Amino acid sequence: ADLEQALRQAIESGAFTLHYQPEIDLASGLVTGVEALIRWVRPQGELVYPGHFLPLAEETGLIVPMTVWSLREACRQGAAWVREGIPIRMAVNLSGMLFRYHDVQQMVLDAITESGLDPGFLELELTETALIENPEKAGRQLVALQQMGVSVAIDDFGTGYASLVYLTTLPIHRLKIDAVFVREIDSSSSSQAIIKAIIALGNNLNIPVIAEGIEREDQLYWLKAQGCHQAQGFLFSRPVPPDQFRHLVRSGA
Ligand code: G
Ligand code: G
Ligand code: MN
Ligand code: NA
Repeated sequence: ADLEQALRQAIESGAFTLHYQPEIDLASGLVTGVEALIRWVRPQGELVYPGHFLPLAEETGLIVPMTVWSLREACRQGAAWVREGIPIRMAVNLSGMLFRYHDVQQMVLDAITESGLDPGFLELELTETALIENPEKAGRQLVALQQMGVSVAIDDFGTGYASLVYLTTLPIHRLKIDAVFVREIDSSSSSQAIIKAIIALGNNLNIPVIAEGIEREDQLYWLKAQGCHQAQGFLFSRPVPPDQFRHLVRSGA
């Protein structure tokens, strides 16, 4: 209850910030996308990570105003970067439960309209679970969003329980291989097999595959050899504040 009250106040006073982690295209070596990750800024400036407040936000419905804020802020920042000559895709994480009761389509449309971001630069990250829980509702909204130019990535791919049918019925533009598989590349032949299968699936369906949670050169080397298209992880950069991200892209890191 204390945490809930504090979170409620944080939402009212806008005590959040987004950090940004680059997504690298492995053919060109360029940063072609960025994932926005929310942090709660406590009064002393200390940052609280989403693992500590997202579950509560979802239980209490505070996830709705929080998502309105993160969509707006990410679109505002994305539009600013496009104007500054950094034309990269902005990925925003969405909780699956939003699709249960809420008009995600309208939330996204509002953020785009207000910011002036070209919808082609916006990507929504959803988990497989989000799609299983509300297949019709989520499907309808995702199709409408695609028609506006917004793209959709499946986050944590390989860890949910979804059938793969949605990959052919829904507009899916990217598969993000979950970090658990990447972490085990050197120790688990089944993780290797799963990653290879996801890359083959992406190739056959014409959906680019991005590996997340890459921390070491040997993991990157192996993923490149398998033909993985894109990469993300601490090896390239941790999620960083916007000024640092701008600097990182400009300096070609
Ligand atoms: O860095 P990390 O601790 O940032 O993120 C942990 C989790 O929080 C990830 O699963 C990520 O998808 C989720 N997350 C980060 N930012 C947001 C956000 O703005 N909205 C939602 N719904 N989830 C987020
Ligand atoms: O669920 P989602 O994929 O959105 O979560 C992304 C989370 O992974 C964030 O908490 C982010 O900070 C974290 N992350 C990003 N890159 C790495 C990495 O290389 N290693 C680890 N351990 N975590 C990472
Ligand atoms: Mn994500
Ligand atoms: Na993920």
